[in-house]
Amino acid sequence: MRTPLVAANWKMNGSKTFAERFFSDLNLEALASEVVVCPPFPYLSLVAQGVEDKSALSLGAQNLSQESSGAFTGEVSADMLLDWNVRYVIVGHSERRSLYAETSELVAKKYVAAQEAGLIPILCVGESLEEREQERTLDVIAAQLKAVSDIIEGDAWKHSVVAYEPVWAIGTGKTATPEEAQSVHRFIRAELGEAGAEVQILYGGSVKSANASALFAQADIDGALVGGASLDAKEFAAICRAA
Ligand code: G2H
Repeated sequence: MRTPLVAANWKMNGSKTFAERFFSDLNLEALASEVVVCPPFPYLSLVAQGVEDKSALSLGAQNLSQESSGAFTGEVSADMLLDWNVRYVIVGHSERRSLYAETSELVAKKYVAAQEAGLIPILCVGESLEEREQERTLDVIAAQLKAVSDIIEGDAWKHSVVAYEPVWAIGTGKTATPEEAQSVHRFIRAELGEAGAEVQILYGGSVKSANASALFAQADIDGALVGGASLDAKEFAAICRAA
């Protein structure tokens, strides 16, 4: 039995005031799902405070370095995230892949760096609109997963979360239908082999309270990675309640 998980990805949004207000507005009473909040780095400490106050919440980061320390200006290591009681870290978000040229090989190294330090990576995979139209969705996702499989050992997949985020559905208001998403989630679970039954596979891409229940009703959709809608505490709580 997999626990439903809903993660907020604030991306490069928010402020000190926003973070404080978010937690005073967030009502997660009687929640069955696990909730993660991933703010920008400067607000980790503020959100850590909010997380301490709410037992169902965990702290997440949006990125990390594949390196452990040294002359890497602007980078943040896994151990630094642990210092802030971060538990989860997003790796391979499509915005990192497309805007910051992160290759699947680099993403795999970040995944390993996170796991070796004791963080739980949330590995994002997904196809572009062009790739979907060329019917290459499953090939693209298989290759993104294989880059990680190639360098991990043993049961490493079991200690991670995978997020399926079709690039064409991110921040566009378009969502994959629950059936479209389910068929890719089922494929991902099969690709994970023995670990597949245990790994939480989240859906991401314009998730909101209005479409969350239908997505979560699918057998292989275990929760969501929520961007835009996670900036409104009431809307985000409604999504968490649907999981
Ligand atoms: C996908 C998602 C969160 P949004 O990027 O990772 O964002 O919900 O705004 O589409």
